[in-house]
Amino acid sequence: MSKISVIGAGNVGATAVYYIAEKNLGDIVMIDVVQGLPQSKGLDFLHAAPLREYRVHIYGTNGYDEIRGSDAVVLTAGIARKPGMDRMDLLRTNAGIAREAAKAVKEYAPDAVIVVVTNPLDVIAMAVLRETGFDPSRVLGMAGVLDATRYCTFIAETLDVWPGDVSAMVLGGHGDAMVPLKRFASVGGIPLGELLDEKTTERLIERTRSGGAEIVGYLKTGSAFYAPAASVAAMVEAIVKDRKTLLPAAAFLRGEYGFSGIFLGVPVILGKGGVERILELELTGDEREALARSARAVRQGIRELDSL
Ligand code: TXD
Repeated sequence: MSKISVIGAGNVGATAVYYIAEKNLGDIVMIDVVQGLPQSKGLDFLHAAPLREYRVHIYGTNGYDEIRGSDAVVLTAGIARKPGMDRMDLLRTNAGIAREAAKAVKEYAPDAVIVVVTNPLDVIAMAVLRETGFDPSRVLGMAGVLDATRYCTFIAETLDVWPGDVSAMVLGGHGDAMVPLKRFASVGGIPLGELLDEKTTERLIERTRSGGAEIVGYLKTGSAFYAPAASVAAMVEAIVKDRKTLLPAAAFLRGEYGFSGIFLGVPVILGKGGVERILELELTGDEREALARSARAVRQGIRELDSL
């Protein structure tokens, strides 16, 4: 049985535990600083097991030592983005939390693959990579799966087709810096360009780009968590089942797409070893330019991280 630890038992963390349990992916440990919170949620999940037919153990604790021997660790601990707050505003607090968590992973789960969710994603992933000293293949960030699933949802709604038949690839940073690849969205293998006109596609891309902000606008005091948690569960499944799934993730680049030393959303093959391969696609001039903009934003974040 695999072991999965989820650090941060808030909205994304707890919902991820829910999806991971429902898929019977492995025993789960939830960690949070708030006394009693992970314990209560862990027990509550466990009570639902007979009805929801999972046979995994779920345990909530405040102690990092419980992550011992984890195969996958999901980092969601941090503060969420508030309306009007830029992702970079979160950096100071969340980098501190991420370093503390990374130190614990290094000590107790030195073979784990770490999926970083905490924002600002690409920069927090860098802080985690530095703190753990892990091979970069074992540290990655969740953002592209979320952007892609939002894009697929909007496409499915517009065309009135089964959402699972839609597939899409996005590159770059999260949200504003997302680079959707129009050429690589398809429905049942048919390229999107055959099914939707350019103007409609642009509209869906725009809605995807601001998908997170749209939800923050409604929620006011927090950010999206169901689709982010589902994205986390998909990544955890790829890792613990060694599925070799092709999906977009923030991976550490060493020359791919012309960038080095930063995390950026790219297509990867995800398996037991983490990022087992990065796929390099031939990009158009516009796509390359958009990716470069995204990379500049990440570099700026890393400069801020360095200045903390
Ligand atoms: O696409 C993406 N990557 C994202 C990222 C999509 C959605 C949310 N995104 C980010 O994830 C968001 O901006 C936040 O940085 C994290 C977590 O979002 P969530 O909505 O789950 O926030 P919550 O509900 O506030 O939960 C955070 C929990 C909360 O229970 C805190 O008590 C806990 O983190 N926390 C800690 N746990 C362990 N250790 C420490 N130090 C700690 N500090 C806070």
